[in-house]
Amino acid sequence: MRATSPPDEEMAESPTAKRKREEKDGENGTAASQGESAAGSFPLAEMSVRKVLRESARDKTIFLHGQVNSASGDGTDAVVILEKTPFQEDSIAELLKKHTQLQLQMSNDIYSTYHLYLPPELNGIKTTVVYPATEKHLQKYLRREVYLIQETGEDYKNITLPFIQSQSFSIQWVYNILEKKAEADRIVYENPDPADGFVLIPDLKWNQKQLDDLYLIAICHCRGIKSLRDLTAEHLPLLRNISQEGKEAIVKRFGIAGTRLRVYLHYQPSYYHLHVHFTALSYDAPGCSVERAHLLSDVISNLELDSWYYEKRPLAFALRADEPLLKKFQEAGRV
Ligand code: M7G
Repeated sequence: MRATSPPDEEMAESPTAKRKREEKDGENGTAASQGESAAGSFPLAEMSVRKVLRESARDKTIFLHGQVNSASGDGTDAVVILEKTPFQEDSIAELLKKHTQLQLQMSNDIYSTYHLYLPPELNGIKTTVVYPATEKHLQKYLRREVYLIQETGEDYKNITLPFIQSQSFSIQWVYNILEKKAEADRIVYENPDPADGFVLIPDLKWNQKQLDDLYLIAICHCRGIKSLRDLTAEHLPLLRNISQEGKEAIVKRFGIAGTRLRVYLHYQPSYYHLHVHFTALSYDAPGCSVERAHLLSDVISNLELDSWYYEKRPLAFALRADEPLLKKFQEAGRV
């Protein structure tokens, strides 16, 4: 068992210290991480918006289907997600001091509202880019009606498994992480055991600038465990390692104890290589609803009781109206 680089002193780096270091790195022209340098090369200004796939006033996010013209004039599809990030407590004083304008909107007795304008470095928007994006990416982010499915063990074997096997949603990004070909500098912890080991890394959805929306994923080294359905008592050592060592690494690096984390698996996942989500308990993360999230502690307890629990039991999940898997369930007369 080992913690990967960065070394321990750097492991204990707070988000504030990290932000300051990254700002400094930026000034010196050093890329803060592979992910950020790659996104930096995306030609955002040249992208035309084809469609708003989804937007949420509550989450302050917008999902765009964009197109970037190539030299030959063909448009290449992209998904761009813009998200206003939570406030960082430690930068509030700076924000109040450095604001460029406070414009009065209305005033009534002791009540007033304003528009506060900030300098660019305090007004960043988290931007996630999928480029080039496939049709499946575009569909994934498009808002549609959803239906709840009750999948029995038999349904899994007869409908879902053949469907998953016929699909080719690439998990190359997972192998890139495991083989240190991408995001190697972002790894928070690794247990390198090929059977019971995993890599713990910040999720694509988390910019690491504040802890309120902390989000990491543990990706197991072992290949071929597609999802919760494949888990048996044989995988208990792996699952216990992820639970225990994942929490230890998070408290060491970010100071958040295991009792303040929601640790769970998705069923269905988007990517069929076993991974576990670690999010801040107070954060209402996308996909943590009861019809999708299965607490890792429950999964471990269920497998301790019965090795074949997840092979046998019906599992509920939601499918969007346009999803081909819903069509397969409809054709089989199961919806
Ligand atoms: P999932 O349960 O398969 O599906 O989780 P979901 O995306 O519908 O939640 C996969 C998780 O991996 C998600 O939380 C993604 O945000 C995250 N993720 C996806 N990609 C492509 C990457 C990536 O390239 N790097 C990292 N670090 N995380 C990713």
